[in-house]
Amino acid sequence: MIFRSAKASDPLASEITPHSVYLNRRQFMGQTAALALAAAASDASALVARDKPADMGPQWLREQIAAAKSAPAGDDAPAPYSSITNYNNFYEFGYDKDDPARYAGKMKADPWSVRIEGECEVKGTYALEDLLKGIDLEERIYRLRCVEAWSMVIPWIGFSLSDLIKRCKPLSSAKYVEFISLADKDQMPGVRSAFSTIDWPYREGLRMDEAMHPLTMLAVGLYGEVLPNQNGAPIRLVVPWKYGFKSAKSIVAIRFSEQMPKTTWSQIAPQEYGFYANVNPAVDHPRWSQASERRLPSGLFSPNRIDTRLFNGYDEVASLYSGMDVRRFY
Ligand SMILES: Nc1nc2c(c(=O)[nH]1)N[C@H]1C(S)=C(S)[C@@H](COP(=O)(O)O)O[C@H]1N2
Ligand SMILES: [Mo]
Repeated sequence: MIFRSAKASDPLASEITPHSVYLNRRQFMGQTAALALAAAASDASALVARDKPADMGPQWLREQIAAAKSAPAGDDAPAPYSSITNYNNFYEFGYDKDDPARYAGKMKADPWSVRIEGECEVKGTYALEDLLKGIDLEERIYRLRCVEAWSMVIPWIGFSLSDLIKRCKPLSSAKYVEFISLADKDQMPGVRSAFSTIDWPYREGLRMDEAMHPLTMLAVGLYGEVLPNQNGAPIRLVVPWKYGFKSAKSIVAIRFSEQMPKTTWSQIAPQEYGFYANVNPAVDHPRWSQASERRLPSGLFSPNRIDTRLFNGYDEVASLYSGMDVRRFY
């Protein structure tokens, strides 16, 4: 079945499954999943309570997360837990929105270690527990805007990436930070797949000043619990003013470099996905408009379409790009 959106100006379902021309995937599945999800989310608070597992992750991490400072209630109401954990992009587990929820559960997120490498004084492989020692976690409610023109409000638990970067003592030659995700054929059907056109591992990167910005965070939790695997357990990046693909999941290495790192989507389709990927309603994707977005949960009869804001509404990052042509450096 093909759903046409309510307004003629709205993108067709086929247009909001973006990465699709490059990927061998069934069309319209994302949209179908979104509709099912919207129907299921009609009683959001009840679902949050019922679906949230209480015993994920190692004890030490659960305790550290339980001690996190809560975010003040903001204007944005978080999406239900069930939406955030059943409508995902995590191509290592498949191309459909429900593949990560279906297949990521078996991924072993504990024990976990992260390699710190490149242009920094403090290098090495660190157990997650050591990496997080002495770090105060806090809740942050951020909007996540996917390049596919949908968005969600997510209550993360984590800390500023800058806290970790300072501990690594980057050299003055470190101009960029690269993030590398786990790519394990044994645990990830998308990495195993012969049809995959992605050159694994998934890689992302930030300019040093973007990485040091107080909004940029590493998340280890969601809705007061340990991060579920489908959302990038045990540790993932969250850069709320950039399209979601910048926020690399299940990070196994952080590398400081002098050169701009090659990133997964800008390698696959450089004319469609840039290194910067700042949310910008005035710079359309070549195949669809970025002027508005579908705020999830949404449904056929309540599309919940809202205007997209520059930098996803996080105006405080504007100074990072003063003097830069954001149309050219998209
Ligand atoms: N390793 C990895 N990280 C990833 C992706 C991915 O496929 N693999 N997808 C990205 C995209 S396109 C988005 S929109 C967000 C989705 O995060 P969420 O599923 O937690 O909402 O993760 C990003 N991080
Ligand atoms: Mo995305």
